[in-house]
Amino acid sequence: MTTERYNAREAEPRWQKIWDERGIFRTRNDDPRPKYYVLEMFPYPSGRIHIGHGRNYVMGDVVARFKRMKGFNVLHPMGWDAFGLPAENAAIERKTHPGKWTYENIATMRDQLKLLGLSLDWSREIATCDPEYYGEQQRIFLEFLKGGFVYRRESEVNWDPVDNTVLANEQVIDGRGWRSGALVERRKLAQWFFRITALAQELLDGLDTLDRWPDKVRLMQRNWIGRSEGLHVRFALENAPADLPREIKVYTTRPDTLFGASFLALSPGHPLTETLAAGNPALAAFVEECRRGGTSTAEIETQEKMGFDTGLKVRHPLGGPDLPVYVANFVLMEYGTGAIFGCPAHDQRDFDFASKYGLPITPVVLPPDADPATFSVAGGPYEGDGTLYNSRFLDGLAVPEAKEAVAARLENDVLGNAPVGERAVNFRLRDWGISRQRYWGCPIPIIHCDACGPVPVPEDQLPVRLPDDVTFDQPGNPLDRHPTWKHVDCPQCGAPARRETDTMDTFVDSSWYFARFASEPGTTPLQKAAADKWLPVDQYIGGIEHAILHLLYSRFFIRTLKKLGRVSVEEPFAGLFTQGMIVHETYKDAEGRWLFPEEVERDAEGQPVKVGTGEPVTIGAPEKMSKSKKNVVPPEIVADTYGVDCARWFMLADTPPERDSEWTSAGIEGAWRFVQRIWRLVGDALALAPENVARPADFGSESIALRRAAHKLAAQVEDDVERLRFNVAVARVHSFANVFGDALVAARKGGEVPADLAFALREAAAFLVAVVAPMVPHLAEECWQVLGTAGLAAEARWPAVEPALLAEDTVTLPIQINGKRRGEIVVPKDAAPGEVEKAVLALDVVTQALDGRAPKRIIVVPQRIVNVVA
Ligand code: ANZ
Ligand code: ZN
Repeated sequence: MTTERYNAREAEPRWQKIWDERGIFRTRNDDPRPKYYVLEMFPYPSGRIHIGHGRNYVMGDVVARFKRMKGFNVLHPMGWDAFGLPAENAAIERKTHPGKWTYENIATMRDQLKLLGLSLDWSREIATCDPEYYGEQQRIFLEFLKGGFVYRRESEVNWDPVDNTVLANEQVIDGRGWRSGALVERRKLAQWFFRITALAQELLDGLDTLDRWPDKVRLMQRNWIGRSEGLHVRFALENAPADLPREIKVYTTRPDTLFGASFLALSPGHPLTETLAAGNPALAAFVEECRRGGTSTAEIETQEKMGFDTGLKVRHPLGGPDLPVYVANFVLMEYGTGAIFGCPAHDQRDFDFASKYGLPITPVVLPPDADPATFSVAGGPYEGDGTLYNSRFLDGLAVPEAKEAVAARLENDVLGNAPVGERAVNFRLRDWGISRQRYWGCPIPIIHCDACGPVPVPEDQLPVRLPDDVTFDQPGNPLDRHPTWKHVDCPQCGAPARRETDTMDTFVDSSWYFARFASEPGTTPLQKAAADKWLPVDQYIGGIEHAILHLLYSRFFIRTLKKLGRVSVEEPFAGLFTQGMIVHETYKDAEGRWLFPEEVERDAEGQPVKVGTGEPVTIGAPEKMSKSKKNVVPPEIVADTYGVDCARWFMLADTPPERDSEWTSAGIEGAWRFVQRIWRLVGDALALAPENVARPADFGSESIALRRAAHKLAAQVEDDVERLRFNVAVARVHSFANVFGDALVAARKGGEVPADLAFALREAAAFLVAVVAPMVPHLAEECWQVLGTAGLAAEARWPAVEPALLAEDTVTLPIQINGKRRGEIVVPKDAAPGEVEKAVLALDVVTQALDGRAPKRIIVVPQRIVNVVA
């Protein structure tokens, strides 16, 4: 009794057009239903998307469609993180304009996303390179400045001495400029910073409120913020000339190891280093050498340890021997006090340093169970816990006790007129440098005047637009060499002045876009009422690669906007989900060149060969889909061959959503077969029960079994989708399909289909369609139509589950109305009489018999019978 095959290729565009024409995914802010905001991290318009990009959008779409069915006013928008370096690189390579390249990519990718059938409100689409968007960002920048959250200071950048240009970290490859190949240097430049460190403790504490974030991400943020408790210790300089300071202050988290100290080290950027270098050419040359190499932390941490002995000595604060003072390249100026004491026996960096420069290595912490007579750190430092030894008054104390003992002692010792030691809290988190010496970004709205200094661009002159007429034929920032753009008069004194030519880090663009989506199209960005209505985002979905910076910056932005009275919420994302990637095997031809999957086929022996030539092909292990390895599948091919519903189903099935999932032809074919199966099940049900039947009073055991399975399916899938366990939901649909299929076979064998079974079959079909509608929305519409249900599946409500059908232990109670048996009801065995009464009164047979009147009496005999006296 099979119907025709479901033709996805024909049906999918048809339904997309209908959704679009009816505007059913447009969201209105005045809609009174409860709000639900689901958002996937917006894409960078890099060119084309492949199916690997689609997984998080599909997951978000399932949530959006499901929440609509549950009666929420859903906001599910899309936009483009459109500024950034790749557009400038493309401009250089292709002799085009970054804006043109970006908007062309947006057009392509928008069509590709539409192909996936996503229920997005495209009327709220934004691109961060739109002057309306970045103009508001400039306004926010100036408000941050006024509020004290922005400041300017000198900071180091990567400098390419051949191209005479600043390089981004990703343009420094093995310490060299990506284009010139020159050894990169560090240069100081005045730059703008967001004062994120002012919120360090708040951002840390806020993590405790984010109970719908993965623990892993919260931990990564916690480590990044890096709160540590330690001690500032002031060391007196012994033999310092009169023009030098009397002391050096260090920050340590291990004051317990003070008796193992063998040197002090200053950062090359420490003020004392600078003073010393001014009179010491050898030291000045050493400092210069330390500046070589990129500015990224990874680069600094992997550099070989280098030191310079200043000849100075400090007194040990607890009476140990005097210590030499070095300048060392691994001491960062931006952390603690820019100076440390080194304990080589218990710290790897200090160990490397001491080994290189022949400094003493004295262990002072004995590991549990170690023998002090034989314990040695010759092979490397011991960084764990233990008991103090070789440490005078600390001997025998455990590490935490020794820390406390040293802190207590040094707090009471005095040097000059201040205590030697002072407890201190430090954060790893650094202020956020946002200046980029690039064209394709949001201009920093500042004018530099020789007389007035940096002056904010007046409000009525915003946005500061990027000039279009720029060239990329020379290295460096096109804004800087533009003939006219930067020459303006000072807004304060009218004298000739210069625009800031730096643009903002693109992480700024993505730190508030989710708040922009809240306002309706055609309104000014970032409206308080709109942001307050929609924020926080209820479910945010994106890659784990953004677990730290993007999420932390967004959290900082929203907290700061709140302090400035722009929004009322504190945290931007109430729920966070980080999805796994889609991987695919890779292919190489005989010469080792990568091949696209569609360039590979199987020969007669089943061996992989190149299409057309028959050359042998080597198959490599599955890897993250990426353009460079060509192991990508374009959504168009999937849509044309199987339909996007199959792709959606496949992306949700099999693998837990947080894990990587492998795209295979076997997998997508399996999805195709199942999509067809759903279509057939619905068709078969219709053939057996062609007419819509009223809910009968009595159900036979087959009908009850089927109804229980259908209601259970709806309840369980609801729970699964709420928890984003899409693969589990898919598995439940599969097992329900088996139950349903068996019921259909039995019904067909049974001859004439009784009314109760007809009802149950149609109900099962409708439940099945509704339950899969968020996942395979096009198929659902087609089924909805053949079932003759009014409206669109996309606007349908989630099936109303009868709790009685879910109960594992149920009884069927006959219902008598005025003494005559009129039907029956399935209720939990232990249902309270009140519940049973309520359920009975809701039955059609009963309401019809009562005809709007209240019943005179209802007598519930638990587990036996219900009597209604009308
Ligand atoms: C002595 C010591 C002995 C240290 C020992 C560690 C182990 P966290 O926990 O990340 O806060 N340090 C302090 N300032 C530094 C700087 N500007 N650049 C590089 N290193 C710096 O790290 C604190 C520890 O890092 C401090 O404790 C200090 O070394 C070092 F067995 O002091 B310790
Ligand atoms: Zn001025």
